[in-house]
Amino acid sequence: MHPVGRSSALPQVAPCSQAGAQPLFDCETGTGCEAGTSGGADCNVNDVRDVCDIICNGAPDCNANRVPDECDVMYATSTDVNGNGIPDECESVGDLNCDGVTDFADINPFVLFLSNFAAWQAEFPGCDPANGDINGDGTYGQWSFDDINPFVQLLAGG
Ligand SMILES: [Ca+2]
Ligand SMILES: [Ca+2]
Ligand SMILES: [Ca+2]
Ligand SMILES: [Ca+2]
Repeated sequence: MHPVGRSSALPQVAPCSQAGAQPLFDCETGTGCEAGTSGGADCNVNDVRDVCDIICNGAPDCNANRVPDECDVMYATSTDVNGNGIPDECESVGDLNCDGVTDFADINPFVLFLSNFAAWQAEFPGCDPANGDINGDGTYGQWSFDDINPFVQLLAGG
């Protein structure tokens, strides 16, 4: 065995994509924004690094995860049950008690919303009924059963 020392040390190879690492770029010149620069991800394959899509080109990133929202939807890291291209966590879709979140506490209000719309309105005055248009087809409320499955999907995946 030869002694362990500097001579036997392997060169350090930087991982091509390191969590948290955001190499520098320049929005004005585009320097550092090319896809593949320092391993920067380009999830929408437009040859521009995602971080530049967002910071330089104004690509929506409503959930502030540094991933363009179109990729959140495309790769299903976010649900988009109403199919409008906006991650559902950024919207009030499914928030039928208007407490700001969509969760299991919305189940009973949703059932009321479907079965007795007037009673739902009376119980949650000012709550936007469009929140209950879960599938984004423009109809909601009384007997709009097409919203049930996407509501379940929303609770399961969101
Ligand atoms: Ca891109
Ligand atoms: Ca995002
Ligand atoms: Ca959506
Ligand atoms: Ca809610």
